[in-house]
Amino acid sequence: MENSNKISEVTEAFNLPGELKECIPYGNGHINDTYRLTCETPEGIRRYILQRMSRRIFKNPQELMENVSGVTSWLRKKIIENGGDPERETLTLLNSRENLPYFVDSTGDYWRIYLFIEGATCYEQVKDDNDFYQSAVAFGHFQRLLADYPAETLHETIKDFHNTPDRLKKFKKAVAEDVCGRAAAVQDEINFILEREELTRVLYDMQKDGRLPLRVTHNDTKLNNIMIDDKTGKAVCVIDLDTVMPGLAANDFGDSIRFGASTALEDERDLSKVSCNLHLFDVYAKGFIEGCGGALTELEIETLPLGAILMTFENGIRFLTDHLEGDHYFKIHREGHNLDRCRTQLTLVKDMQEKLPQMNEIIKKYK
Ligand code: ADP
Ligand code: GN1
Ligand code: MG
Repeated sequence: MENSNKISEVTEAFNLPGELKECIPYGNGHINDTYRLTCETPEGIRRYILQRMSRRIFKNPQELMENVSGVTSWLRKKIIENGGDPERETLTLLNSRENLPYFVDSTGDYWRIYLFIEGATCYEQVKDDNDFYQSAVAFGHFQRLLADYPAETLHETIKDFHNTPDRLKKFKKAVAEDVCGRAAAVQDEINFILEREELTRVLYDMQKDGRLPLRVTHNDTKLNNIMIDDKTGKAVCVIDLDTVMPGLAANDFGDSIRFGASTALEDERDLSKVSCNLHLFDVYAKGFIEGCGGALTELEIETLPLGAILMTFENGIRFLTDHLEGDHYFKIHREGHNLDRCRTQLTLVKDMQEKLPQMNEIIKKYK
């Protein structure tokens, strides 16, 4: 737990109501340090999400916050126009006493506070088809709401985030340097990746030669980055907006599939439990294409299954790179955690490659 002086320094920098009663670590994100704050006020309990943005990962937190402020204000306006509730349907940032949407503490760390979205849950695994369908509609709709966002004003918060050929290059460097002496023990995984090298270029090349358009995408569309209403089962809010940048629709689709259509958790150790559930693939495809509201081109729709394979492969490459480099990127909670995550992803890639013809058939229904 964070030292309480630091938490006080941060919370005092914001205009929180009433008395701060509790601050506890919260959620299962791999990147930021997240806490839930509880304040007691004369009107009742008010809760907030406090986050320290990762300094190692976000090299320019000010630019990151410009993106998040820009996107949330934009969504807020659209939600109001559509008669929705902006405090539940998008993230709401609190301003600091210096009137900024973040605070820099005395050690240089960047912090932000969001309103806590009450009565909704982030799931680690699909519990029923409808939740997954609703999350698909919401991620598709998110892309649609941002279709006319001025993309040129968005900063690239993480360079080459979904540049898969570049991810492969960094992976090869990590294998060659082998700073932790872990490469020999993971030769099978290394070979699996190298045998599929050409896969990394497929969508990248299609975008470069103009066949696939860049859109304003979320880029981190896993199920625990969406909040599902506890009562209605509808997706209320897309969260984790740190990587909203121009990207490919297939990547947003694919990242949801790799996480949500898997029959096991991302870090499952028993690989016999890991496969891609084609029924869930179908459910998500229907919802996502509907949510995009007819905006996707035919080729974009055709490439959705490839996006699923690619995002899974990319995450496998990233997890193994981090394992080889000494686990400095993704948070780990046990030894070999990134290797376990890599193994589930590679198992899924193999399974998805075998199921590609069926995935293509499913997609055809929604073209
Ligand atoms: P990370 O980048 O580390 O994944 P997230 O922004 O996704 O960080 O937040 C981590 C977790 O915190 C989420 O999965 C969710 O459970 C919870 N969370 C984040 N924002 C909110 C919010 N506004 N209301 C309620 N829970 C939230
Ligand atoms: C990270 O931030 P979080 O936990 O929602 C990562 C994603 C990975 C994912 C793997 C900024 O997502 O790219 O796909 O872990 N986010 C960042 O679970 O790197
Ligand atoms: Mg997250």
